[in-house]
Amino acid sequence: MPSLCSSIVLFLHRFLEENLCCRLSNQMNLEAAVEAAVEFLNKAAKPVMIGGPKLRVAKAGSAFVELADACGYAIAVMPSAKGLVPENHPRFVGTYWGGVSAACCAEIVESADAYLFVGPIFNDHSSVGYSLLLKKEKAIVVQPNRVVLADGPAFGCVLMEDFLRALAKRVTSNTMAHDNYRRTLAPAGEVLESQPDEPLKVNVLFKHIQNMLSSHTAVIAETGVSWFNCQKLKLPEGCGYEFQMQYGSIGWSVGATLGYAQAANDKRIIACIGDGGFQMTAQDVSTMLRCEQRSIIFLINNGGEIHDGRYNGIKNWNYTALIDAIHNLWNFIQVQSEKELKEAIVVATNEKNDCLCFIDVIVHKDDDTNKELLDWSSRVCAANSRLPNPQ
Ligand SMILES: Cc1ncc(C[n+]2csc(CCOP(=O)(O)OP(=O)(O)O)c2C)c(N)n1
Ligand SMILES: *[C@@H]1O[C@H](CO)[C@@H](O)[C@H](O)[C@H]1NC(C)=O
Ligand SMILES: [Mg+2]
Repeated sequence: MPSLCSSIVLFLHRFLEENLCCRLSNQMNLEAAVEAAVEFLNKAAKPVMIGGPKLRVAKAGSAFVELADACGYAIAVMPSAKGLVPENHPRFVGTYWGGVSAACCAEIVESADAYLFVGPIFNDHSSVGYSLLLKKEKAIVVQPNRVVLADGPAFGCVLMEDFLRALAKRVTSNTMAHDNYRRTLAPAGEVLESQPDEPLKVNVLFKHIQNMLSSHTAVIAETGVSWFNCQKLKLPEGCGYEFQMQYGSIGWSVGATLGYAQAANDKRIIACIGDGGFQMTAQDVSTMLRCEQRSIIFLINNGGEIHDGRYNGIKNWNYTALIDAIHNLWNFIQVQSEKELKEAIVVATNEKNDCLCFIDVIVHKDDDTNKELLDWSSRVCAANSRLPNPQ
């Protein structure tokens, strides 16, 4: 069977190229890739550049910034790469995820005549149910070991970092896409002050979390309401950010908070965790206490799960009692209003309380939807519930 044979050969070739032979760039391929990319990009009227999650494995973050500085393009980040692209860059336009993007970001990316995707992973989640309005012929895709231009050619054995740095030296600066963005952008909606005793709203909570962020903090976002709200946080320089987009597996964040704090004890973690996700892996809190970690956990307690999904509603725990059972010396605060929330944040960030703080944030059961969550869910659901392709 020649076709099976040739696919095996192709697979092996790709595998070897990705895994073995590519510790150094092949200089000829590198030069050819840069030459082709320069030609492609320099003839575009309003090119843009988007950072993807493979920037991490390729260790190409600073090369990305070097190119971002040199090219003048509008700079966006894929949701799964949040934290890998500096959001304080003067031409940063926000998270690109199709219909649920930051204001004006999708319009700028999708209307560009050339887009440079650096390390993207396009799956059902990051592509919002395969609804991105992108055209292959307008794209350059840079992966850790290869560069693909539009429908071809592809250049193998080219390391992302080398490619980005070489391109930075050759590309012509073009700020057209960002100039358009500035003209189009409407002022962001302000969150109104709550009335005294008004139940706490999720967007009010995140307004206060925003103010806690600095280069000494890292955000960990659980799947659910937190995913969408954390995605809209504006990260100051050096602020860490982690979430699990590939599978969106709930419960991930509790263990991630434990691991991150152990590895990076120069940063205080601000973990935003839904009650459903927390109940899957709550026991990791015990190890956090044993290791004397000092994370701040916001439990977003809406007494259950995201809208329209009552299929797995949950039992509301007595979190005070849970915490008592594990340990009785750490800070546990329950808040139901903006005033109480503000007081809790003062306590949690007080130098004297440099220990684990658990803030049980009671929000209304139905205050769990926002525009992005609704829009994203319906698109991903439509794509994932389609009939299988006929064999
Ligand atoms: C392991 C796993 N099981 C099920 C799901 C489907 N799912 C996505 S969000 C969610 C509800 C999460 O509830 P909660 O943590 O309270 O989130 P929130 O109310 O903050 O949205 C579920 C069950 C999933 N993503 N991962
Ligand atoms: C929750 O547990 C605490 C501590 O054990 C207890 O004092 C409190 O009464 C409990 N709350 C409810 C609503 O049962
Ligand atoms: Mg919940």
